[in-house]
Amino acid sequence: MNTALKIGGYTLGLLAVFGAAVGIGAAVTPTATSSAAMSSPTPGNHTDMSGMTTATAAGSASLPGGLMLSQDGYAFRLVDRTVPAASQTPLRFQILGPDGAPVTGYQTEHDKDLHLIAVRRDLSHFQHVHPDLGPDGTWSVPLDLSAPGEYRVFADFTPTGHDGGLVLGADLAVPGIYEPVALPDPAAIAPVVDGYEVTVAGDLVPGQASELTLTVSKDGVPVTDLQPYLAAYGHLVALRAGDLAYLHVHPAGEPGDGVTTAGPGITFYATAPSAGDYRLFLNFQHAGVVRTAEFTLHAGEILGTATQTESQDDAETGGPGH
Ligand SMILES: [Cu+2]
Repeated sequence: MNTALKIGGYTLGLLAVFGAAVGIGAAVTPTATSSAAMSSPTPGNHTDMSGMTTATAAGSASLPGGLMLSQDGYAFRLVDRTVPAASQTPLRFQILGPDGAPVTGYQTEHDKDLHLIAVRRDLSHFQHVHPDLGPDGTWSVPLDLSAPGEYRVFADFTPTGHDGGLVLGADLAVPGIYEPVALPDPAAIAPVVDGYEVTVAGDLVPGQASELTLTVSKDGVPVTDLQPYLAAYGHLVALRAGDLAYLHVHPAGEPGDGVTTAGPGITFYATAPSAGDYRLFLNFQHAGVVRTAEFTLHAGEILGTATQTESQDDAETGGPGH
């Protein structure tokens, strides 16, 4: 009970910090907090692990991930925060634990000890890779950073002994001429290279876990022999446009459970923390190749004064304004 009260206080504090940008989140916070409490019944156990408060530990489950560089005493440290533009730029980083030392013990989630997501701030150039861990706790992986710009990198991992996963985010600068691209409009069909196409059924609903079914076809024929990738038939990452909040997404079922089919539909549950635009990235494997489908979804009402007529205005002025 005491823990729940602290969670609430912490959440309100954060809302105050972030201000109006997440004001609409106030309506959904109780839902998010109660579901977090159900999935993680003993968040208070972390109080003695570090100087961080119980509320901070609980916050990892009740707030969108990826917005913070440090959480629950764990910190995401890039060796270099500026790296040169190149198609094979090595990224090196450490996860520092509550004791300040690089973490070397991780729990495997979705077949890997750590998932690294990199995306340019305009939500283009998405990459989902799996770095190698050195004995000193330094992770390394090559990234394709041939397009200059401001990137956001996310480390998605579960330290050994930590109750639940963490998603920490860091900024990475790639100097050069940055030509941001506009967020593509919401669409139910995402084209993929090599004749593949992914269609999206379902809606993102602010504050609720929403069912999304992504259906894969190749040359117009439904694909029914998807291959397991990361212990699922698909891996979905969803990011909020504007601040790149990283959503929690859970696949429905897994290969070999006797229920889940190898396509053409892959079902996920995703919770959008607020109204707004989201960019979704689906990795799926077929014929031995992992491919990515990218698409935009809109959750709820547009923040601010948007109306039906304004979206028409957007269409009229949607091109480059300058
Ligand atoms: Cu991964």
